[in-house]
Amino acid sequence: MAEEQKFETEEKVERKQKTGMINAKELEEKYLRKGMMPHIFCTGCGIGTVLGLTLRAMEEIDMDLDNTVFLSGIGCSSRLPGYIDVDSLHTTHGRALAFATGVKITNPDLNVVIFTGDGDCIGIGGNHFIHAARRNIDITVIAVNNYIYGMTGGQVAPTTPEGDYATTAPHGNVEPPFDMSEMAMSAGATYVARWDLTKPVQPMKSIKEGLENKGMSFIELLSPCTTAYARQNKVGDIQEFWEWYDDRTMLAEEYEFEEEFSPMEEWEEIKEKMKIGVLKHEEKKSLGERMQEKIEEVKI
Ligand SMILES: Cc1ncc(C[n+]2csc(CCOP(=O)(O)OP(=O)(O)O)c2C)c(N)n1
Ligand code: SF4
Ligand SMILES: [Mg+2]
Repeated sequence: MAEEQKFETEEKVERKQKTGMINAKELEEKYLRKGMMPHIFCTGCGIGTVLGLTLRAMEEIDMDLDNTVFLSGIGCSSRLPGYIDVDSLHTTHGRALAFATGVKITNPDLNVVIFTGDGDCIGIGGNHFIHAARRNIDITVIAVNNYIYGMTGGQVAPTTPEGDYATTAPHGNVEPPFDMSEMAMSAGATYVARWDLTKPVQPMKSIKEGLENKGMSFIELLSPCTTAYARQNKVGDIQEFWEWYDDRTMLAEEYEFEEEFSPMEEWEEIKEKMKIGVLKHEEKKSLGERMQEKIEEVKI
C-alpha cells in the first residue's frame, strides 16, 4: 500500500475510534452503488437525509452487508434501496412487507430492511403492515412520512393532516389523518419510534436500535416534501418546514406530562400534536422464533 494511502486509512481508523463517525465521502464510497448519481430527489427533500441516517446507523453496528437485503414498494422514498450497494428488491406499490415476509421466513439469518412511504405503507399497503406488526416478524421498517403522495404529484395520503391542501383536496383535506406509529404499536410491533428530521442524532439512534431489535421495528421519520407538499401548502423554505414540525410535534414525555397537568383549554390544542420519541420498546418472541419452536416441537 502506498505510504499516503496507508496514512489516510490510519487517520480514518483513528477518527472513527475517537468520534465514532466516518465522513459523508467515506459513507458514499463504502455503501452506495456506483453510477447512481445524480440522484432523483428534489432540492431540500428529506429522503436523502433518511438515507444518510440509515447508513450511519449501519456503520455504527458494523452491519454485515453480505447478509442484508433492502426492500421497498413504489414512491420517491421507495427509490432508496436502489442507491445502496447491497442486495435489494424494488417491488410493487404497497407490497414490500409481503415480499419481506417471504424473504425473512425463507432466509431467517438475513437482516431485512424496508424503506416505505406513508402512501405505500399505510395506504395501499395497510393490510400487509398490520399483519407484519401482528406477527412481530423480525424486520426493520423505515417509513418516510411526508404527509402526501410525493411521486405522483401530491395527492391526499392517509397521513395528510385535516385542512391541508393536495391535488385531490384543492379546498383542504376533510379526512382525519392516520397515525402510523400508533397503528404499529397497537398491532404488535415491538420497537416503534417517530422523529422529525430536524433532530440530528435521535433518528439515527432509533434506526440503530430498530436494526438491533429482534422483532418488528417501525421507525417513522417526518420528512419534508419540498415540491408536492410544500407548493400546495405554501411552505416557503426549509426553515418554514422546521417551524412546521416544531408547531405540530412534541416529545412523548412532554406530551404525557401536559396530558396530565395542563388545563383543559390548553390541552385541547396540545392533543392534536404528534408524539415524537421512542414510543415503544419491548421484548416479545418474533414470528421466526415461534416458528423455530414449532419445528422443534413437531420433529420426530
Ligand atoms: C397499484 C398501484 N397503484 C398506484 C400507483 C401509483 N403510485 C406510485 S407512487 C404512489 C404514491 C407514493 O406515495 P408514498 O408512498 O407516500 O411515497 P412518496 O412518493 O411520498 O415518498 C402511487 C399512488 C402504482 N404505482 N401502483
Ligand atoms: S416530490 Fe417530494 S418526496 Fe418526491 S423527491 Fe420531490 S421533494 Fe422528495
Ligand atoms: Mg409520501
